Amino acid sequence: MGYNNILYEVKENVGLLTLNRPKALNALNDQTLDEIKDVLTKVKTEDGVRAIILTGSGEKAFVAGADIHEIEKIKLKEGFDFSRKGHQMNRDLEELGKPSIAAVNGLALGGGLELALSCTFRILSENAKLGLPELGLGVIPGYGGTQRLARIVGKSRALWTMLTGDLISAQEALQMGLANRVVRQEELMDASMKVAQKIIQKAPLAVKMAMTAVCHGIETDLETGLVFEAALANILLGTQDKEEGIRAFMEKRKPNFTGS
Ligand code: CO8
Repeated sequence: MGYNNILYEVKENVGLLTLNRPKALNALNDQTLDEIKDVLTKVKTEDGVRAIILTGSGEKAFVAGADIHEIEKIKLKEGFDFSRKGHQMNRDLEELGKPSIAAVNGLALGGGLELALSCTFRILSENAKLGLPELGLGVIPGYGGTQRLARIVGKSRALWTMLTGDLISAQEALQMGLANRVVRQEELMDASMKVAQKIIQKAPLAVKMAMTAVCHGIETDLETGLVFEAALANILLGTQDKEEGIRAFMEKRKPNFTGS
């Protein structure tokens, strides 16, 4: 599949996806969603790709939201499927089984913030600004923002962001745990790559199971989550990577994980 709205390359085992509609501040139109889906399928299925970084082209915007020109044309009967397609993209991202980093290089608004919220981590440049301005358009966040923002920063902050439309600065995002790191804009990709490289030194199946335990366990009660954790921990005992990890520790060397 050729891409018109995104750029994609693999560097040092990390997929680099750049939203690339600078004239529309990288807004997510329908075709962009299809292109992202195609990339996510590649990342999920290719063993050589161990993590993904998402960013936006240009210095102004990560993604300024879903494409408002498309929303203008959507009729009542199409809105549900429109929203569900965005949900599916963001679920695909969460269910990659590999870590994803949103390298937020500027504005992340509406669907753009919702995309970033679905990534494992968010690293922001100092000029980044995040927000959910949908209520000012007469709609509400429809790509998961009402659910994920509240889960990350709490109900009160999420409602504040939606109801006031106030933009969150990079420093505020850091303070409220919405951003994992804030760096200078020129350092954004290097800093994101460093984090990705650090993660991919770990055992791939252990990374996958840790993400699964946290992301699904947090949606249930503690005891069920703990039983789930025990089951996943137990599965890892049968992997070659567990043998290798323990052996490498004993032999005082770096492990050589194969993901098996
Ligand atoms: N969609 C399409 N085009 C956009 C978008 C967008 N979200 N944002 C900006 N653009 C375009 C502008 O139309 C403009 O194009 P043109 O030059 O052809 O007029 C170009 O990008 C540059 O934008 P501006 O001239 O407006 O640049 P400014 O620097 O003046 O302003 C802003 C930047 C503040 C980011 C401004 O562009 C803005 O407010 N954009 C819209 C932000 C927004 O509201 N995002 C949320 C969209 S809704 C959403 O994401 C989820 C909806 C879910 C609905 C579910 C229904 C079922």
